[in-house]
Amino acid sequence: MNGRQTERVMQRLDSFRIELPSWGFSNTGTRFGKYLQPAAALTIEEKFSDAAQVHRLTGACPTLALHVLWDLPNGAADVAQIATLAARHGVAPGSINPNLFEDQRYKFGSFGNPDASVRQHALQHARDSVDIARRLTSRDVVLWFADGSNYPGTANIRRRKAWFEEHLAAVHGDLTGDQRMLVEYKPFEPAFYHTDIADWGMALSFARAAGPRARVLVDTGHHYQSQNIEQIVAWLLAGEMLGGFHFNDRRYADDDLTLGSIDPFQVFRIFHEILFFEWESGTRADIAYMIDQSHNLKGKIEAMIQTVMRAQELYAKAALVDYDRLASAQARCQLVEAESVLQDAFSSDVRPAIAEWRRTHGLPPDPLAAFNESGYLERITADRGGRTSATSSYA
Ligand code: RM4
Ligand code: MN
Ligand code: MN
Repeated sequence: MNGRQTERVMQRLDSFRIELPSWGFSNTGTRFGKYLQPAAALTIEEKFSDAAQVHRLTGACPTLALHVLWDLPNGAADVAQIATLAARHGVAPGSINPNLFEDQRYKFGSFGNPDASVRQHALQHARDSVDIARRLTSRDVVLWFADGSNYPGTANIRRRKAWFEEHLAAVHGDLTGDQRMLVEYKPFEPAFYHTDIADWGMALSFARAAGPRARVLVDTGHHYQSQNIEQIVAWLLAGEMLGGFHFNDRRYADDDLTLGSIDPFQVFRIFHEILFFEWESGTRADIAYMIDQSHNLKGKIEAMIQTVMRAQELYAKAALVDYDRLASAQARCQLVEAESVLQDAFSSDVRPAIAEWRRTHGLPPDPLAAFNESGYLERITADRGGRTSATSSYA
């Protein structure tokens, strides 16, 4: 890489931020059970503390996504404590995630439930979440629904769609200032026949109907095998409807594996579509990059640091695409040349440029090694080991 390319990578990294999920630091599992980790965070204070470690070493994670049920069990009454913790640990509250799937009453859905009183309860929780976000000056409220059905004929799909439209618009009506509502989709699981917001088209349709502050959230694990996610990204960018990402990798379904561990080229292609859009439009895409991963076997903090490093590396590679050459090759239908422009960028070793970026920002050249040497893990293992969680998160 030449000096100009190094400069380009460093500039891009300056503005690349990625949000950590609070639930990624606590004990989670699979539907078969949980293997508990002695260092897992049990309290919201511990989640902030762990997130602060990741931010201290990577310099890229100034915000922490919160799940209302798990992190603010008393709702707005917990806001003051969250604000104190955020200030103490130097990590701000990030996206606010209502929880519309764990309560027993949501067995047959939340916004799509045939029982009006359950829909009302879900709506109130979503509105309370907007209020919490406002009090914490969090911009994004992320809505993910487990709603769906398991068997053909058991749910009125059109009626549920209408209820979703009505309730999403009601939540949207509460947004103030620069707040946004991000609508997440997922093709299956926990429901196995139909999901009420199954794909990006449905999320887009709901977001458009809800109002101007609604956008689509792309969780990379929430697609069918071999789906062209970067095309979805390009379409959403073109329509100014891409709100953010939940990053993770997958081998089979919503596996929540470490970003780029299975298919780093796909992550690169997603970043490329975004940066190519920015180059072509001369604008900056307003995208919330967030991690949605729960590690059951890997150490949680270690896995988060690994994820952030991988995201920075793939973003840096995408920043190296020669857009003038690419645009020209595309216009002339020079297929091999156009393809090579992408492949050259993907094959570049950006690690020295990233190390240089870290050096100039007073960060350790190898955040993972620095974490292992810091003694933090040993300390929290000793402090937290032996305790069990009072509250449980999903799975
Ligand atoms: C879901 C979805 C949501 C996340 C929960 C914990 O599969 O990805 O975004 O909040 O998991
Ligand atoms: Mn997600
Ligand atoms: Mn998911």
